Amino acid sequence: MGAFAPGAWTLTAEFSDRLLARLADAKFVVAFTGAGVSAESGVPTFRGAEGIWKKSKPEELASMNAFMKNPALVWEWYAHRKKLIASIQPNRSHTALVRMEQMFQQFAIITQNIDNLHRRAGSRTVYELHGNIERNYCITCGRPQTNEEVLRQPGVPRCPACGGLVRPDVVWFGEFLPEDQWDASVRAAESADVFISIGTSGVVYPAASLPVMAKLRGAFLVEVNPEPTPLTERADEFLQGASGGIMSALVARLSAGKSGPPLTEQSLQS
Ligand code: BV8
Ligand code: ZN
Repeated sequence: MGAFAPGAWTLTAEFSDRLLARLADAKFVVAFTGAGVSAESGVPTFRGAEGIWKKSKPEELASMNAFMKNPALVWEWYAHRKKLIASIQPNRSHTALVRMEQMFQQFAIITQNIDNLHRRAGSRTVYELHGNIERNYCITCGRPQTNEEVLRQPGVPRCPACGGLVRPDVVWFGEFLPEDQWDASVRAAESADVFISIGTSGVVYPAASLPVMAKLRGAFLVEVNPEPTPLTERADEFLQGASGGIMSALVARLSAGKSGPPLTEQSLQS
């Protein structure tokens, strides 16, 4: 459970025998991701200083109250994030999780991220707890709208069918999570053999209750984060560092264990 300098995570990284043994026996592995996983792609995290927009905390902007009070400000923030996310690429954390999906009988990603980077990287089983920034809909008639349609409209986009206000299809504070995504996530957490919480501060609920749910159901709980979080004391293994290097090294180690060709530093970088 050591702290490693960035980049120190290599094939020989110190993954405990317990972790490797649990992964070797695992039928169902679940990854639970937050903003930290997309940080290495250039997406600002929430709690970092760069999360603030025009002096407003994300919690203040990501709410129906804020939208009703000042839809232009809220749209400015989402338009900025849509353009930023469209301009960046998934990183090694995302690709490592795509590889892990091929390694285990059952694998699922539960994400709080709305950036769609897991899917863009090629992951198939992805539960989006807080929505997806690439979708939008009219708050009056529900008509969906693509990012192209909303971003070509100046100012606050309107619904071409009824003239209603259009909002991003994300979950705002005080709003319930999409039932199908939540139910699937609870089922996954309750039946995971290994549950890996990656790049999340674990303060937003009900999402943050999932790692604890998994642990209580007997999963081996792993946390990957440069900083300890409220979850760290419950984790069976705390891998302290940036997720890109750690997840790539873990996949390399697992592939080396399995029949696959031994991986080199090069393939770690790819
Ligand atoms: C609800 C979409 C029912 C929008 C988001 C119980 C207790 C207390 C409060 C509540 C509670 N239940 C409900 C609440 C209220 C609220 C809540 O949890 N508030 C918090 C702030 C206390 N929850 C809700 O409102 C939820 N709805 O409960 O509905 C209800 C209904 C009516 C009335 C009452 C209840 C809805 C929550 C969803 C909100 N929407 N996003 C948008 O994005 O615009 S939440 C948003 O913030 C993200 O999706 C994510 O969930 C969260 C940010 O957290 P993280 O992803 O963890 O990011 P963060 O920046 O915090 O941390 C990054 C981490 O990465 C750090 O630890 C850092 O060290 C690490 N890191 C950095 N670099 C790296 C790294 N890790 C690895 N590698 C690196 N390179
Ligand atoms: Zn409409």
